[in-house]
Amino acid sequence: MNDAATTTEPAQPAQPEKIAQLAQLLDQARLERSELSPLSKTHGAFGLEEAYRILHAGIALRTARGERVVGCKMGLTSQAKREQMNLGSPIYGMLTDAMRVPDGATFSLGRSLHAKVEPEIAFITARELSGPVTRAEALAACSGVCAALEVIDSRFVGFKYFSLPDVVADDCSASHFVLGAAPIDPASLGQTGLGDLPMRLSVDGKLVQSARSSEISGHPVESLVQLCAMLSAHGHSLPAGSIVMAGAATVAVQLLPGMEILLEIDGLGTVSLRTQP
Ligand code: OOG
Ligand code: MG
Repeated sequence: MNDAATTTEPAQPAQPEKIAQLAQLLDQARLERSELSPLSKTHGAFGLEEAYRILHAGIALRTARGERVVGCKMGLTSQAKREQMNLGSPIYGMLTDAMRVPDGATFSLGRSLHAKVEPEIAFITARELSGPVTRAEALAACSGVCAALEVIDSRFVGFKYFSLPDVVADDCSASHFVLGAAPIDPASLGQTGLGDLPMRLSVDGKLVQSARSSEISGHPVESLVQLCAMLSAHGHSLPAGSIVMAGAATVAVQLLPGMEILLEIDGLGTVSLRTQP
């Protein structure tokens, strides 16, 4: 782009109609359980900035139907996930109350397209976090931390998308999440803290994935730091009482009917989910 052009031409068009249209398309696909081709293929490439606006427009459609935002999820915070999805950098999505599933519940795959489960750690904040924060500030603002499972699903055909903006627009594949029953105070975790805890994901009693919590951006609290930086760049803050999923420590595992999923994190406890047979 040449400088003369940038001074005389208006800034890049905001395209509010396109944002609303793509948010509607994704929302409808979610409600109807239908698959879409990646939006960047069918509607032209768009950037991350637009993708986050589509995401927030989609969340506004959900809150207009009575859902309540309860927090955020970070995605692609581990190398394993970035390689699995062939995408390069951490992203965030939003969580609503309708996505929460109780610990140990039976989950029906009937409303999913191609759901997968991920071993995660979740934070619960006690104070608002606004603007960029340090790890210490982020941790000090948390009242609880627990083992968590995320069920991800994609509105895109075959759980494949073309670009990072595609997946961000689709609320970073958010579908459902489960928090361990007894969050603990992060201050009680001692010197090593959350930084190097062994995490084991098993299906039907067999270990399928294991990792240390350091796989999540070097330290899970780094996810919270990155989230606050991204939220503030988009003009948002993280309210007190938010749930924040730090992102998967390992690749995601495909969910099939009749599975018993258990995540154990040394020092943080367990969380489980069954899929309906
Ligand atoms: C994107 C969401 C990734 C995580 O924990 O890394 C995610 C995807 O895999 O479709 O939730
Ligand atoms: Mg996840």
